[in-house]
Amino acid sequence: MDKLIITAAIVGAELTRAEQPHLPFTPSELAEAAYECYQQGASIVHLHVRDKDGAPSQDSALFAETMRLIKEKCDIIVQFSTGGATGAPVEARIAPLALRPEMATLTTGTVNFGNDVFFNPPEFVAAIARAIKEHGIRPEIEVFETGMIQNALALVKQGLLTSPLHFDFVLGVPGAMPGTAKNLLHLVESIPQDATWMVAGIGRAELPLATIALVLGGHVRVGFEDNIYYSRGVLATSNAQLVARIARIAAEIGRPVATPSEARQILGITPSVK
Ligand code: KMH
Ligand code: ZN
Repeated sequence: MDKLIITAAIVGAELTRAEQPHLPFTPSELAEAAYECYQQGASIVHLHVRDKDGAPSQDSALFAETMRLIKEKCDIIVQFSTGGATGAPVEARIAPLALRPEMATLTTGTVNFGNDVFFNPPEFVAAIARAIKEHGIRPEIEVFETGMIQNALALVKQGLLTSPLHFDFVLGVPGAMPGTAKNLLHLVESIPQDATWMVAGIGRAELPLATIALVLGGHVRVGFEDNIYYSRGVLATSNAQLVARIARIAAEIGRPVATPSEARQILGITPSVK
């Protein structure tokens, strides 16, 4: 089994400080949160940014400043969200990719998202995939429903994605695929043999699905974007606390965590020269 890649999804686009008081918002808060997660074993930070009022933003200047501050502190892999908030225009979702982060997400289909719709029609997906390819960024395919795997494979045929693919199964979003062990196994069995995968369990699905991934050889995403609680009814005090727990369980079962350099090797990322 490969060493374990832990991604820290530290802020997302939907959460408020009323729900999670420790949510990082500003570039320096985001960089500090990313660094704390790195210290606890995260090798990728999944990044959204917020404006000065804490509203979700796709402002390239905020992405640039946050990435700069993160890189000043550590060599964690920075992965930009191209999902943004539901309803973000596709041009705005694409624009920050010009900053050439090492990784970016790509959701390959439309899905209900709570009371909203995460809108990803084929022309959006192709446009984002084209920009990711053009900038030499390693994509992570976000799978909220099974059909999104087939859509990703179709993009490989069209030359917009290159194998081996790397998938993130996002399970437990209200309105999308539930966060059950059975669903995770089905998805794992549905991807090509040469693909790598991780799981982002939402809410109470985070810890059980992460634990299953640890023993199956998959990788794990945790953080406030996906889950704000440490245990039932008890808010986590930091993103790093959630990362540390996964690293601890992994150590107990003999699955050491990957450094960012090791994660780059596992994912086939050429080390950044920026
Ligand atoms: N905020 C969600 C609507 C991604 O980062 O690529 C989409 C999302 C996916 O978070
Ligand atoms: Zn996200």
